[in-house]
Amino acid sequence: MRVVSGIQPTGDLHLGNLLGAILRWVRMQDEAECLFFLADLHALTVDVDPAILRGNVREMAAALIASGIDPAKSTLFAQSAVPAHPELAWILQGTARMGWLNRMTQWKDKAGKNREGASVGLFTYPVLQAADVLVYKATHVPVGEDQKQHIELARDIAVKFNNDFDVELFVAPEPYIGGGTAARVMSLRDGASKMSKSDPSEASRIHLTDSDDVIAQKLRKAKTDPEPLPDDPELLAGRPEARNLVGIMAAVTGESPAAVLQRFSGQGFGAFKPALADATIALLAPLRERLIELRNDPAMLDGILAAGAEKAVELAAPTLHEAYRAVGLRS
Ligand code: AQP
Repeated sequence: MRVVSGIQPTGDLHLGNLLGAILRWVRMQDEAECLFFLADLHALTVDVDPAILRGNVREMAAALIASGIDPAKSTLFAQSAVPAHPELAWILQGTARMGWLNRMTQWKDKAGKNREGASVGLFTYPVLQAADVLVYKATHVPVGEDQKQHIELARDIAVKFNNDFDVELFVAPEPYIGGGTAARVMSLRDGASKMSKSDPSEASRIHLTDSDDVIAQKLRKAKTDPEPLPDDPELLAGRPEARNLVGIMAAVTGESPAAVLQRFSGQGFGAFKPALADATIALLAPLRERLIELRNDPAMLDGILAAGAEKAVELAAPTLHEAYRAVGLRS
């Protein structure tokens, strides 16, 4: 079992990233060979400030280590330090179909009505994402629900490439979603949209860097409804904000949503929100303290990323070489 996954260094790590993906990465470190990367090439698909991006790569590496990614167990690196990713992505652009990419809901959501003005990279980045995992022959890709469609695309690309060139080179990876964490954490301001780094409202998400007071305040102001909590998760249907907060409580405490509702059935959000704030702070405060310590040692962080990149370059080389050979180049 080989696990590969990445996160864009486009802003501070938030609770959605943590509950949807990172805490599962942490658990998988003891079960599988794991490679985790900062998807800094993906970050170029939207407008970037070079100075901020450079700092963000290190900051996100620190946030991952603070969250429990152990460089002694996992290979941690920046995507841009391993040229095999974009090289393979270019080869796979010949395999991916326009129609496949046109169906990607993230493309539709992120480009919005301004498709003509969107970067080409925003359209093709799922192909780079396919290369990110196929180049290591990843068997499992732990991601949030929002990325499931992209992993399915990577599977389609792997199968078509193998068929087109009559090789058994690529392994079709499995998306790995759920498993006790919240597969889809929604915005605190709108239960219909996902918690996201790019949401202009800071109040919509909880950052790993938020102080205890800010966490409590954001949860206190989170959008809810006036109804008391029911005793059965099924009864949260049609109450997206309530369902989201119950889901967050379950993920941060490790309970099931049903167990959370057993504790709070009949109570309103006036009672639930402070308890949710306490549970969230209990999870995040120690991670935040570690992050603050790690920030003081940039040389150590750079050393970890350099060692990770060296290992990743080695692991990726044979697959890239085989891909070139399959298409008739570099024999
Ligand atoms: N709201 C979420 N709930 C559950 N999982 C989530 N993930 C992101 N948001 C949620 C998962 O976190 C991992 C890293 O995400 P990413 O930064 O690489 O990509 P993203 O999905 O684009 O994240 P954001 O925060 O929404 O950033 P922007 O605003 O830049 O698009 C992935 O496994 C993702 O599924």
